[in-house]
Amino acid sequence: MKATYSDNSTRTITSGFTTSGFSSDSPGTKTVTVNYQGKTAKFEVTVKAKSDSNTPKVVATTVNGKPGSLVQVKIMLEKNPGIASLKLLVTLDPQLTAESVVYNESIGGMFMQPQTMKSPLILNWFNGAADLKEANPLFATLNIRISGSAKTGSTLPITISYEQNNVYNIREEDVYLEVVNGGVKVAEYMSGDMNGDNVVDNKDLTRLFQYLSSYSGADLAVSGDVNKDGKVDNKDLTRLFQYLSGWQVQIY
Ligand SMILES: [Ca+2]
Ligand SMILES: [Ca+2]
Repeated sequence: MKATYSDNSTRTITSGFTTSGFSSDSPGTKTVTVNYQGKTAKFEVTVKAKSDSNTPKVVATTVNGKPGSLVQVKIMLEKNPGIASLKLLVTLDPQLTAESVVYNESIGGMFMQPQTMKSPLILNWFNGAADLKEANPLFATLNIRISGSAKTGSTLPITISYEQNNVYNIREEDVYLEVVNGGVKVAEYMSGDMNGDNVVDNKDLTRLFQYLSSYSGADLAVSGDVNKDGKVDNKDLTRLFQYLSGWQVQIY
């Protein structure tokens, strides 16, 4: 600790002071008060939760896309212990432009569309009556356009932040969420884009289903092996269907 005296001299003190207010029992912002010879000073520290598979998380997915294409990045809530409010700021790489935000309205409550699609996007949700405890972890889907001049091989980051006072449960107790940031990997091809129209959607499911059923003319624009097990079969259909339904699965 550095003490400044009335004559403006300073001295480093290593003992003789007391501290209070710090506890690492629970995550959050803690104000630490230091007492030394009748003088007090305060500072804030952030205690982070120990991370494991049961830690509540807000996750932005990482997806592949070609320069100029439209990709879907999902914002997921994992191990949600019950929240009644969630306000997120989503910052996009300058090479990414949001075109729309689609909330998962099945979770109920009030959603606010961002007034502007400029980064950072503000995603704001609350429910004044009950905690959200959904089995489906999907919170929102962001439709994002990759710049035509984006370099293949690069990863364009999508980062999430929030203010702790805006994430709480129905008892107005703050709920800590670990943030897992996402991004867009710029690739020569777009995983899952079976019909080659630069979007991954149910049409690609239709195309893959037709291909697997040997319909004539049902060619695949990219590899149908979305689960990367070396074969193109109904398992890939299952994987693509799960992916399009907001499950936390990867397609290749
Ligand atoms: Ca497609
Ligand atoms: Ca496969």
